[in-house]
Amino acid sequence: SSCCSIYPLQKVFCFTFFPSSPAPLQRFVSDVKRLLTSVPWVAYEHINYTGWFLVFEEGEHSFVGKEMNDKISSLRLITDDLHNPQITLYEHINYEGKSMVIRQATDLTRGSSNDIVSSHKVQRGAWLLCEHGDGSGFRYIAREHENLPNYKAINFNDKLSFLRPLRPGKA
Ligand SMILES: [Ca+2]
Repeated sequence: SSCCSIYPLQKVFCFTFFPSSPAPLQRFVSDVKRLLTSVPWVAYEHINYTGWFLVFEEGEHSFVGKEMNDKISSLRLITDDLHNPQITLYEHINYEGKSMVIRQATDLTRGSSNDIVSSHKVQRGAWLLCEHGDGSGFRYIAREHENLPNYKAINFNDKLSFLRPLRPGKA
């Protein structure tokens, strides 16, 4: 087995890869490919995981699209346990008001909870939160065990319309 870390560098994919034994280039490439397709990873427009981002999950092998071509500055692997995801959403800040326990992709525009969420607690998994029902607009990734008491901190108060768990890979 090997370990691998990825450093965010301006407009450069930089992999530092430490194989347990000298590996031929072909195996190195296949190890990196397997790593990048066995867990979701997120490509960000700016360094330090900020700006616009794209989520790549298992099966989405086509590299970055035109949208992000030459714009990626940092990469983050999502290594959280993504099985049996669960997030609790709250109507008000500090986990108050009406609460909803969500375990699957949910379009809030179909119910009475659209554009009201102000805080959350992630019990399990990693969640993609979206401003609009079709997944567009502002987006935010909530990580496992993350408690976010006030959406105003990310300028997202009363805007959540769609969310879904990131899908685990098969590895
Ligand atoms: Ca609210």
